[in-house]
Amino acid sequence: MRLETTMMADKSDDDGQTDLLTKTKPKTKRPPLYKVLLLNDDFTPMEFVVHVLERFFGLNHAQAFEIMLTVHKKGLAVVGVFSHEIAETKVAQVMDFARRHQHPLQCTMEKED
Ligand code: TYC
Repeated sequence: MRLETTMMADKSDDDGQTDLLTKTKPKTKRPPLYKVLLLNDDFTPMEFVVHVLERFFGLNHAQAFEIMLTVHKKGLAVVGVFSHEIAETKVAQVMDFARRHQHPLQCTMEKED
């Protein structure tokens, strides 16, 4: 074992120089997450919304019904949190499915703080 190793307790590096306080934080930033929101309207049938939540968000019937009711009563709800790409895909799937069935259901995404 090299002598320097036993000297590390004095905060000296093996170059014999005391470290300057210029160390940068290792950049391990996680990618931002996005909330997918479902909005209320007066026309989309409740059953259709429940079906959308089961089909595109993997919720069981009870969970889907509960979130649908929250949207109905409060005006909107977060239905899931995803990476940007997955959130975009969910929004597109919901919007496309709603339009194909001629319902005005709105689904959007928003960056999480
Ligand atoms: N408000 C609708 C109704 O009374 C139901 C509804 C719920 C619509 C949730 C949209 O995101 C929604 N038929």
